[in-house]
Amino acid sequence: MSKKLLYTLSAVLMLAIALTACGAPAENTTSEQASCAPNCTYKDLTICYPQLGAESDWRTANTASIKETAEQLGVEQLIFSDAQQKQENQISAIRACIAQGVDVIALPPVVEDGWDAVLTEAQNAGIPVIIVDRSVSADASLYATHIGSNMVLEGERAAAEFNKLLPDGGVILELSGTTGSGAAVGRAEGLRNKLNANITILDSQTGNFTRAEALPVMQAFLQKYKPGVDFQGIFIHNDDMGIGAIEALKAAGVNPGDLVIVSVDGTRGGFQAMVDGWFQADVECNPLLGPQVFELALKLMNGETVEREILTNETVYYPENAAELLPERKY
Ligand code: GYE
Repeated sequence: MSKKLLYTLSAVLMLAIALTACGAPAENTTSEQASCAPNCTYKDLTICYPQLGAESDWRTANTASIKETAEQLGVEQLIFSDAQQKQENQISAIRACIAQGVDVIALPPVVEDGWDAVLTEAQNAGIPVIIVDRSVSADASLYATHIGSNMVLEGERAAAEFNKLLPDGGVILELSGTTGSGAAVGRAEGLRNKLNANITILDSQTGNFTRAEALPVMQAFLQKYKPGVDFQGIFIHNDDMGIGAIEALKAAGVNPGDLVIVSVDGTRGGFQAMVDGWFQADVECNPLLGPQVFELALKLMNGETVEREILTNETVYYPENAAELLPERKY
């Protein structure tokens, strides 16, 4: 009998037992152990990665990290898909992986809300879920662990830069990430937590984390507000949108270097924008999560306990040494 069939059968059995015992589905079903546990290796691991999209350089680097790590470790199968920033696509990809009986699901959720049903389905099938990168609002009992950046801290770090660069106060705009995403919600919250009282946020609009969508948003801002007069700075939730905004500023004859622009990610594009004098600071967000995701997946497959929340160590980069660091940037 195949390993996957065994899991599926045992999951069905567990559910049947739970139903008979309590008369209702078990609320907190623990993960089924693979038949190779506790000695499973990467060669036994079938993992599902329903990637949320390909919206940014950060995302491209994250995808590459997952694919390269799977290859290097020789995992049995990586089921990768691209949901094009649509939650319903991620949900169908997860359902297909559940039906296939994968060992582990690693999910980078496009938005925070709306995962309860499908996470419950994975749990009932005995498949542990690792939430990767952005967070979910679902109850923590519905997934095994979350690994990613502290998005609130990133927003707080950006606020500290504005406080330094606008010591006498001022007005800023915010170009925010995907509405309802853990990354945008956290960064917006962090900014507001720590911004000095004499710095106000005039307007906040989403550019959906893409360069293409940020450009018209910046153009619309420029129709309404005069740079240097109505606002002195812009907080931009990722480097791709930052580059789109710079294009719009330049096209309107505005020198981006006359404004205080703080971005997030620390991609090569962000470093180049610092070298060029457009960004005054870039808050790091690390996409190279592959090695840690696979290590966690194997532990879960072997029935080991893992930490519930694993935060990435990050910093802030500045124009002063951007040129020196740029060649070493991995994404
Ligand atoms: O900052 C942005 C990407 O969720 C941390 O998503 C990620 C964000 C990242 O599109 O570039």
